Amino acid sequence: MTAADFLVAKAELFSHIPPMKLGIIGKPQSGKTTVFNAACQMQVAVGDYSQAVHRSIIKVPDKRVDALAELVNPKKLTYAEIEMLDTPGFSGKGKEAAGIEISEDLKKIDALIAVIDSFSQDANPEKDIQDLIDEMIIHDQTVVESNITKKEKKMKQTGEKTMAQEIDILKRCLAQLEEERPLIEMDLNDDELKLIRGYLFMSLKPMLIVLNIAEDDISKSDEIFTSLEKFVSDSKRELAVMCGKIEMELVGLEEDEHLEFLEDLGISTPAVEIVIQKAYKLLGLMSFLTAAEPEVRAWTIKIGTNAQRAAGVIHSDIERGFIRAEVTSYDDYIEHKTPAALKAAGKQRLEGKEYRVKDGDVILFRFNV
Ligand SMILES: Nc1nc2c(ncn2[C@@H]2O[C@H](COP(=O)(O)OP(=O)(O)O)[C@@H](O)[C@H]2O)c(=O)[nH]1
Ligand SMILES: [Mg+2]
Repeated sequence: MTAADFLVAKAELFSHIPPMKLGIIGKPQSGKTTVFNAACQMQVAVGDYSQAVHRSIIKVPDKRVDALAELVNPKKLTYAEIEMLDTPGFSGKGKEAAGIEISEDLKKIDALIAVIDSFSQDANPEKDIQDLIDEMIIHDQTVVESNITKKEKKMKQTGEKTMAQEIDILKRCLAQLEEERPLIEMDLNDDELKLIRGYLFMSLKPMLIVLNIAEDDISKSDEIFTSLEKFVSDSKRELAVMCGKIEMELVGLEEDEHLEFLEDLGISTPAVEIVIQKAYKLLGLMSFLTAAEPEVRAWTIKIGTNAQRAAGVIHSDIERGFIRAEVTSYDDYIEHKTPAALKAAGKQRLEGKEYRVKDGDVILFRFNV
């Protein structure tokens, strides 16, 4: 059976794959909801100090999906998706912040988008970035302290040795936080990370810092970027400059018109694309494609995922019954246009379980259930 046949047979099973979640944070009136609107093509009210949580699913723009659909003429076209959350919950008070309540929704996101006011008269981006980081540190410190106490008590009662390692890591985390440094700057290995994953620490999340600039400063975007680049010296943070207000005003325009307006303003990449590109980079993600008759679709996986695990993103049955992957590169597919021509040109490879999938691979999985 091919994955394509399977998709037709079990179409209803495919809605459970959770999309990557991004959460917007920032101090009040920094333009969080404005940037949310710009990135998600939404029109939620701004400027009202609302504490409401907004959600949206973004379809990841991917020209490869469109181009493959031209060739395959599928019944359905499915882009990868990202969930975006606009949340209040940060006070902007930095170290002075007390008793911060961070919602469960926000704790469960994969990466943070910190929107920083770089547009208002008294904007102080450097301080605001540091304040946000400090606020996360204080929050995590409270969690770490109370859990060390709890775990030590429990270990004494039960004599359970397995907790010792977790307590040890928590103590190292505490030392880091007491030095006012975020957990993401620690060198924790995968096993250690697994042990503390359940705590959903905020300062352990990768972060995209969005400098939300004024309309008049668009021409200075590069300079502004450079001036704050020091915040992204490691790979766990990214920086982007955009004018949320202008981009929000373009919501609702047709794509061509939208891009034309941006170009006139000197903006080469729309907010949504910047956010997605940088989030993929932060999280080490990439896409592979399936292009069979019923559906052309992009799937998101971690860089380095092998073919069998990638099959599991489509469905666990395809992973379990994996036989082989028939792989072509996107460029070859576009050049040769049909599976028969690809085969004739020797551009279709048969790969086994351990093959490391590459960005843009077009894959047909063969499997047995
Ligand atoms: N001039 C300018 N104003 C902005 C920009 N982004 C947001 N604002 C204004 O800042 C105010 C607060 O925006 P909002 O998105 O509601 O902030 P939030 O509280 O962080 O969600 C609104 O009046 C926006 O119009 C921007 O890029 N330029
Ligand atoms: Mg808001």
